[in-house]
Amino acid sequence: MLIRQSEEIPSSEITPKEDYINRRRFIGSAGAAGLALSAGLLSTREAFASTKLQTVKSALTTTGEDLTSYKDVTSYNNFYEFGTGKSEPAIYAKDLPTRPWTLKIDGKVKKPLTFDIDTLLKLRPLEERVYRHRCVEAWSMVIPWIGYSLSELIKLCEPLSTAKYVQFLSWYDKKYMHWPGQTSINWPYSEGLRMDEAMHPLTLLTFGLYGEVLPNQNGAPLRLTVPWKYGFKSAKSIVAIRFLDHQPPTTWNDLAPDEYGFYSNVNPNVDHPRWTQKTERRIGLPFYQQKRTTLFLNGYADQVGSLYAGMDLKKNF
Ligand SMILES: Nc1nc2c(c(=O)[nH]1)N[C@H]1C(S)=C(S)[C@@H](COP(=O)(O)O)O[C@H]1N2
Ligand SMILES: [Mo]
Repeated sequence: MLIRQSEEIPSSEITPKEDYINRRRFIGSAGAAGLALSAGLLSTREAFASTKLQTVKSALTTTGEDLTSYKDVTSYNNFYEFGTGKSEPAIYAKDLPTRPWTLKIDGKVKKPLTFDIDTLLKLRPLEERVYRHRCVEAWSMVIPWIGYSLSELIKLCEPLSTAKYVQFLSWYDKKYMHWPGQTSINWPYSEGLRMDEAMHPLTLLTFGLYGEVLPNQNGAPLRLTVPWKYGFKSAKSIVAIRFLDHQPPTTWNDLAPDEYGFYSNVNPNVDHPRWTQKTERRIGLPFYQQKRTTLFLNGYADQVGSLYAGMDLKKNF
């Protein structure tokens, strides 16, 4: 259901939880969750957390590397809204209210649109894509994400020729923050991509991982995954997408422009001012097996290298 931006969302558009569980897209353990739900035993949030997503195979998956365990993927996180420690988001993001959830798309587009999350989930077949995931802090994982290309959504909005950049804004509510005022971050979390980066098929609008809807700490109910860039470009728990004629301000770049560039392409040849980017640490392996060589554009150079032809990547880091 597409809803015009100016309209309020009628309450009839908010999916009752029973309908959600009964949808054909949802399979497997959803049956058990549905029973528990009708018996009133589970809260909505718990039911979503155990909801499986049906996926189709993707041509854009990275194969050949061992997956990082579900436990590591969901307990070693960066999500500063819920604490600055790696183990804090898994604890404090529990109350993130993921339903109802609305994504608002506006700015330089012919069709500004507002979507309910469950409409967005059904818009295109969900693909499972295994991507390498590389944090600017020089650790990495391999994660089976679920979603579809952001370009599919962008096309529906018909961006104007003046749309040169896309901004992503995360959900933010001070009363849910673990330590309000703990960081000098100017909330909400903001990130951005150049239009051609946003339109690249690898850029994934992400709804799940490991066959299930996203756990809250990984950015439920929807986030971005941009596999050739440092992890901070992949905004979590997105509520707004804006098309702009100028480069948007972005959270980490605002905080420390010398350390976190707008582009933030994974690049072993451009060190962070405080550490090397030549190597990285693969989370979940025995200590002596963790160290590996960082790949240019995180190993996606064949697919995305042409986006940066002729650009000085030391300057545009
Ligand atoms: N809203 C929001 N999005 C965010 C962050 C954050 O703090 N807040 N951290 C970023 C960083 S630094 C990384 S490495 C990834 C981490 O994603 P993961 O916890 O699913 O591995 O999310 C990114 N998206
Ligand atoms: Mo990161």
